[in-house]
Amino acid sequence: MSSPLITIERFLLSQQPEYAKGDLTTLFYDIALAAKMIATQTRRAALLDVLGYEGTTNIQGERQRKLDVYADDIMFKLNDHTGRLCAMVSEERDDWIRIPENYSKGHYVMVYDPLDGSSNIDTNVTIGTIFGIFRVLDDGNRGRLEDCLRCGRDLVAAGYIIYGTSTMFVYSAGAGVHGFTLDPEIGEFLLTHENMRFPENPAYYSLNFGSYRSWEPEVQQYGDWLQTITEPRLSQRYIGSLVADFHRNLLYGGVYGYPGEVNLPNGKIRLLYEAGPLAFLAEHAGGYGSNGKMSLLDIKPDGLHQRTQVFIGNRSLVEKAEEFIRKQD
Ligand code: AFP
Repeated sequence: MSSPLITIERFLLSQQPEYAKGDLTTLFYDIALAAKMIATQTRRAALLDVLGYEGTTNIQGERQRKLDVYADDIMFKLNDHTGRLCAMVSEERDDWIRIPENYSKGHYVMVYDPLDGSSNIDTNVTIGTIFGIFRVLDDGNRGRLEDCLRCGRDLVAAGYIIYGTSTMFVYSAGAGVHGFTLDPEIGEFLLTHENMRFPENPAYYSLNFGSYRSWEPEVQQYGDWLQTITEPRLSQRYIGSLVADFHRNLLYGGVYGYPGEVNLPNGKIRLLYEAGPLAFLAEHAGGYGSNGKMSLLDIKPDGLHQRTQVFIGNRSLVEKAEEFIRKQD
């Protein structure tokens, strides 16, 4: 018998606990709609003249691509007026985002990187959107900085959208990690990957060995170890697009790492809206995310755009990174 066709709407309604069947469920619908719009634009990028740079820079000092700005705008416009959120944080905006006074405010805070891996856009390589959702600390206010500056342990849900050969929506609200593939003909996300778990035996490591000489000696030793272990022997795969590297490792087993470098001591990955949400997903899929010393989920950010060293994927491989790094202390 063939398996049933389950849309993301149907799945969310049947899976979410009663308390979350209102705003959190509908928030996922809004993100799924944003995903469809960004996917449409991504597919037609070269035709619509949205490749290339916008002429502006973001808080990281990175030049913003036209698709970065488009994706950020879509995430914002689909979520500012719904009454489900009381604040947002975007990689593309310096400050946290207030919900305009003329709209009612909700119980949730959404942090997001609208388009990760965007330096890959012009070369047709897979990119992604990452999001995390917190519950507001105090329902009585309209959202404050402290509602945004939270450690990953506080997340109630997280997910990503991957724009690859197909578009997928992967999320967890604490009960398993589930993946849906967009059927572009009917415009629906259909359940294709229920209860995703890192396979016990990993297959890949994903670190940019081009930066090897800039790593700390203990990270170099970890890199050497990854290249030489035989049980199991691992292959290297590095796309340079965090969502894509994480997704492959979730499906086949592996570790993604972005270590600190001589001129970039905390590496490149942002804690609040990249590392935290992916570490949440990793733990709910039987994996682990660490900065080399502690769980990424236990680090409270001091700033919205704080960077952190990252090792994330199969627990055994991430704990090995911690072992090498602790030896130096
Ligand atoms: P961009 O959004 O600037 O492409 O950066 C993507 C990213 O933050 C992450 O997705 C990659 O894993 C990492 O940078 C790649 O950086 P390197 O090119 O330095 O390895």
